[in-house]
Amino acid sequence: MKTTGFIFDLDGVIVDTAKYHYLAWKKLADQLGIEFSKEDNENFKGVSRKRCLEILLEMGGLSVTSEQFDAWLVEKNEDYLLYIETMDETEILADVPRVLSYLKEKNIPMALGSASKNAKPILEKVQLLSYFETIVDGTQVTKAKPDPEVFLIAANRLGISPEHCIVFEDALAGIAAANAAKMISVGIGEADVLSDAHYNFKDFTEINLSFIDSLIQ
Ligand code: B16
Ligand code: MG
Repeated sequence: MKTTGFIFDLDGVIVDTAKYHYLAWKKLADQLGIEFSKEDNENFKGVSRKRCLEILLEMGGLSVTSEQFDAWLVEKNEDYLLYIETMDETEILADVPRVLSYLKEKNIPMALGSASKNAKPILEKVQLLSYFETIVDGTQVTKAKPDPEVFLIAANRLGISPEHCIVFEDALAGIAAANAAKMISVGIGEADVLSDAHYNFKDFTEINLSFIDSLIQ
């Protein structure tokens, strides 16, 4: 019987789409005369598109009509999608396929839990879609991370109880969401930033298969 489920965030865990989000937000920020740096972009990681635009406008002290707000959301996404178009398997982060293939071989159920509304096309582009039993993305959640909703939906669809799910996340809000779901959280990135995670790794090259085995019940 399968008792353990693995849930992966997308941006910052499987691929680095943050660089494309940055370029698209930067273009809009320049257009609006708002200073926007790579450091500012760090605060956008794991945050919904709508909330990102709210933060950007707050940075520029701008308040706009909801029509204008929606138009800028569309514009940013159209620019972002131009970058996504160019993606292929070479953009998968180091050693991610090693871990995904191992879990697949062992028949361990895997889900994607991402804030992105573009998660599915991105997984198709990098040819990883078939690894996941279910994709929970920004089109399907009502409450953004740090709310646990995205991961609880994923666990439910996998048919695995939350305490037997392991979440790989690169964002502080994502680790908080996994912990709130009572799941085991694995932080990918800086350990001092993601100190609330149960386990920390800089990236997947640091993850041994014996560690993966130790998580499987
Ligand atoms: P979209 P994740 C998140 O993906 C990104 O980290 C975040 O920067 C982005 O704003 C969000 O997706 C929404 O993305 O505009 O494509 O709907 O880390 O949750 O996989
Ligand atoms: Mg992320």
